[in-house]
Amino acid sequence: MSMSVRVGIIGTGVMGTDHARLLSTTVAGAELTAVSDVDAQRARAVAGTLAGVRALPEPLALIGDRRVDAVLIASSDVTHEEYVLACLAAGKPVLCEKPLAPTVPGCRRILDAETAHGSRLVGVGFMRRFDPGYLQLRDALRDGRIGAALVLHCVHRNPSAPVGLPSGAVITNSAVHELDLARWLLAEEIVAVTVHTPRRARAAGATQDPQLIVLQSAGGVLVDVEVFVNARYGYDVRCELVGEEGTVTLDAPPATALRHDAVSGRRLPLDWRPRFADAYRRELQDWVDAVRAGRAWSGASAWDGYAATAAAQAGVAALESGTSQKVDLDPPPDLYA
Ligand code: ISE
Repeated sequence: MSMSVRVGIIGTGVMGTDHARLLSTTVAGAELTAVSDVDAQRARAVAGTLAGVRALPEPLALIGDRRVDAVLIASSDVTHEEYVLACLAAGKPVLCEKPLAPTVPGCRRILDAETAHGSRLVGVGFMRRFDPGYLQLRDALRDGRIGAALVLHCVHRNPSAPVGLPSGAVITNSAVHELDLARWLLAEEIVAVTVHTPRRARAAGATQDPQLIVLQSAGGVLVDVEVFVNARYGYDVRCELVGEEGTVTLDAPPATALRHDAVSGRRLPLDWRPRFADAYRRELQDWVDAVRAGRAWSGASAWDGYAATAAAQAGVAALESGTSQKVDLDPPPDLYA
């Protein structure tokens, strides 16, 4: 595809609006031509700020629109399966915000449809795979500088979460990033999940928050994830990969150091968007470049989306049962081998 990729976005909430801005102003080779949202007024408001962008009333009409070559799905999680399947039926490349689908059967239906289509059209928006810090962490493991991986320590803290957030959503909505990262960094499947529950933070109300999630990889690496979505002080995502010969640590990006009132410190972001702004830009550029070249992108595939949802559902079962849960994946079809 030598011309620009004409993109349609379904969902003009926080993420959809951010992606619309990036595709319209920053991503080379992309042209945003349409948006759609169940809240038609919200779609019109976003379209009204961007030249040449139409607000289409029906998401399925956007997928079939002749001026849409590729689709970005940023609508509510429960709609992802229907819209991804519609993109596959239309033969259009699709980038779906995580999760691919909230349930394992839903992910399997997408895998079956993409396998039947015969080529990779589906990408899943695990944007940390494009973050320069996580890429350096993976390079340090791959080039042997720290030796074989033994343990991965992760911290994932949000300043606040919606009141009444289901305890399982702490895993499926937030810690799911670490579930995907563990597979991607280690190049191994997760085979078991355990969830430990410290006392709840008062700010968490009835939500079990924080949670300490322990993953076991197929090769015996242990990954501990402290996920705390009512941490109050800021958005703070860090990790340390411990190998046989050394460690590599990912901290918040080097921000300006603040010194005042005898205190020296860094200002933290208040949510994931500024923290991963570069990752989102690189993610969208990689996707558009791949669509233009008619090839699969380098980000998470539908198989990765299935594996992340399977691990997240095992985590919810572990949280609810208080016992370790195995993660049993189907063998990957040739399309994902
Ligand atoms: C949010 O939905 C995201 O996907 C962010 O990347 C994550 O850090 C945050 O915890 C989630 O709530």
